[in-house]
Amino acid sequence: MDHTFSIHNTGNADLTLSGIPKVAISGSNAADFTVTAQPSSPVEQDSSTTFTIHFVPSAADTRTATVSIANDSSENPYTFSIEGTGSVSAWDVNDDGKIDVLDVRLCLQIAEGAIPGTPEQRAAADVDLDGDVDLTDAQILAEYVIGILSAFPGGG
Ligand SMILES: [Ca+2]
Ligand SMILES: [Ca+2]
Repeated sequence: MDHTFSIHNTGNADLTLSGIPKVAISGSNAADFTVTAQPSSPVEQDSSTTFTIHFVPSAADTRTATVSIANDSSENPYTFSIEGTGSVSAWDVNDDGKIDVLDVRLCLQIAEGAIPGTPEQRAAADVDLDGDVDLTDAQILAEYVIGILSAFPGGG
């Protein structure tokens, strides 16, 4: 899932974004968030730039991180919190109330085009919420099932 943010310069001078990278992400679930498009700098007066953050939940709970933007204004760095949620039912591809190797197999079959899958199965199998069922989804699901990823707080 992608979310695009806008930085608008309402000041009376150019705004320079001085960080490397310009937008940095930190916090407990920082690895779930990636800046896929960095803003441009400097931002001229009364003009704006955008940046995009891609979210791939590695577990089905609330995932949080802090966005930090170093700059030459009075508020430096500018920071704000972001969060995203993965849901339990979203990972239960065959809808039997638990998440196990059968869901991994079904996800893989849909990803490889062996079966089309129902719209509900495809929605549940799109683990990283990017709108498509592919091998990345099957890998995330498999890593959860074999215990590499942390357990769902809500139970399976
Ligand atoms: Ca299941
Ligand atoms: Ca996907």
